Amino acid sequence: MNARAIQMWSARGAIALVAIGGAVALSGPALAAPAGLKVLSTEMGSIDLLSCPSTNPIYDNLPVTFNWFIRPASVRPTDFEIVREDGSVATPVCALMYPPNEPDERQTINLIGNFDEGAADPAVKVRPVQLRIVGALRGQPIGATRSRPVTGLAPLTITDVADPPAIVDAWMLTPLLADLYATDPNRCTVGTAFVRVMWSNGINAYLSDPSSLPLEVGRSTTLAYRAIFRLPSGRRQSITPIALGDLLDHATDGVPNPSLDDNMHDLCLASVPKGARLVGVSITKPNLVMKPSKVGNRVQKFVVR
Ligand SMILES: [Ca+2]
Ligand SMILES: [Ca+2]
Ligand SMILES: [Ca+2]
Ligand SMILES: [Ca+2]
Repeated sequence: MNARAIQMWSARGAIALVAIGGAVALSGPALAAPAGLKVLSTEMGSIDLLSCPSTNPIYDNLPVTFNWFIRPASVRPTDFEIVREDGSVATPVCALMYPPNEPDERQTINLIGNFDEGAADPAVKVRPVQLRIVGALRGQPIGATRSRPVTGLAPLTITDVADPPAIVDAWMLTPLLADLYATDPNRCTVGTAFVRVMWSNGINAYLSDPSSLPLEVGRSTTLAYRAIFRLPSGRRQSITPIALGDLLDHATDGVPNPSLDDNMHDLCLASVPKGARLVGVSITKPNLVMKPSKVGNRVQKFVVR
């Protein structure tokens, strides 16, 4: 999938994203992974819910989130192999940097294809269990400018579609990406410091009725987040956001479309003490957000490493 095709995609339906991928064994590519590069999540988002640009079939999706920014022009479906529990291997039909498609959110590649059905008989369900990254992806640490090969990663365990979405990364948008963030059309419009919170999957407001249409999150979700800082004195301070950014970041025919929400929120903080360092993010209540497979979040304390 090239960048032009991604931009042309008028997506439909909900988009999902990831769980925490554990490396299981080192094999495959001979090149070692660059120091510091990590895959943060590989969690099935939906089964038989999405299509690819210019295709009609309905596929499964598997978001893959890195701690680096990935170069969109380097992404090909053939960069990925999904191993099913019967040993068969699927290649995605498309690999999109969408819905997380803004210049300040290039951590996630959304793999779409036939991942949970048997290679011989599509009527037989066979769970996807492992992801191998085998192509010539390129990327760089957030804020860096020179890209490097994203190679040498160990095979990753795929988390099940029935598992809850989880926070998998958190970092300060400013000052690191201040210039880029200033042009983000759905950025925080209040506050003085901004925290990017990455989830393992696309997230909407939690709805107990699975037949309900997706909605964007509301005030109860804002008030349940905490950004946790370590002060120069060593003390910790927990800050509740005054608002969220990166809401309703996609529209269909000019109408905001929550079913296309991506896998992140920006926490808008009124102020952060001088010299304080972000050490964690919490969500203090369950079932505030849900991924496309309609599974709600749990209470979680995410530690920044
Ligand atoms: Ca399927
Ligand atoms: Ca976004
Ligand atoms: Ca944004
Ligand atoms: Ca978002």
